[in-house]
Amino acid sequence: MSLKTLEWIVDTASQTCEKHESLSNFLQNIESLLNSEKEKMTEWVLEKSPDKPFVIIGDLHGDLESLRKILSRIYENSLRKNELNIVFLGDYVDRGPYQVETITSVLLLKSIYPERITVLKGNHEPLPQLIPYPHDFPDILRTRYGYVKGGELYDEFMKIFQLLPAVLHVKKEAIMLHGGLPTETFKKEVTIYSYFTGRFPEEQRKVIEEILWNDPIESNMDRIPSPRGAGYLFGRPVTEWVARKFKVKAVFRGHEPVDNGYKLNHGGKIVTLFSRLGPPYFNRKASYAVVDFTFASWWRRIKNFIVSFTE
Ligand SMILES: [Mn+2]
Repeated sequence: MSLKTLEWIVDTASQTCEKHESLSNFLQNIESLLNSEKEKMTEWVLEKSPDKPFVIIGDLHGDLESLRKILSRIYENSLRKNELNIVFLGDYVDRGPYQVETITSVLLLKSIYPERITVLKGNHEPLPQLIPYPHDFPDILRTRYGYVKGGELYDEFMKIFQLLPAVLHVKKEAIMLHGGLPTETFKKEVTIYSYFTGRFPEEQRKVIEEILWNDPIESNMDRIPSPRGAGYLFGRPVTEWVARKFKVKAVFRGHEPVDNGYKLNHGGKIVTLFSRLGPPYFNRKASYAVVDFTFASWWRRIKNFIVSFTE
């Protein structure tokens, strides 16, 4: 029995990116896969069983080498035998010379093991009405594949981004999302679905923005305006309410650069993972998590489930 790791995904994805035609064909297949998975979601909320361990990977922002490193530590057998889940917390593109390869690697993995892989939406896989800055992904595509073909590829990526789930709910254990917990529906909603989706268009628009853009703050205020210019900083009362109301132990999120690779907020209930190295952040460490939710009181030992690397 061979113990092959997932590292080959990066090389195959890189080959796919070499020609416009192969990338374009690949993206069309991914689009139809994600379209067929839409029925599993309530709006952008997906649910998964906690019975198999989860590898949770934070922001990559074009850092193909960090992705390669993480994948080189995961055995393909564990996915093939349905013994492991992998969740990506968003922000694959913008910054870094290998952003096309990075998002393509993540999507290639998704296409091979659709049941085992969750590719969450980050604020850099943007809503058309809320483009982050910098957003150099479309320029990278146009420079590399030509103005017209690169523009077509960007349109195709944008279609795919709008099909990605924004929230993964691991029942009675955890929530995974890119930015943070929404405050707009805080204390208003009775189900986890209405809390994370809102009920009418104006509320929905605000909630998805918060999921993708919010950051935690050590405050007893519910929320304060965010320096990012979108979303809010959400305080401890929001986290406490969500944990109690929806019976979850922790929220895993990315979005914020962390020098140490990870950080804990709100008494350990908010876990930030940052999984890339290099400019423009120059964080000392990158981190991801491998969490077994069947482990008794896992949330009390959260640091034991976090893996960090420095190069
Ligand atoms: Mn982000």
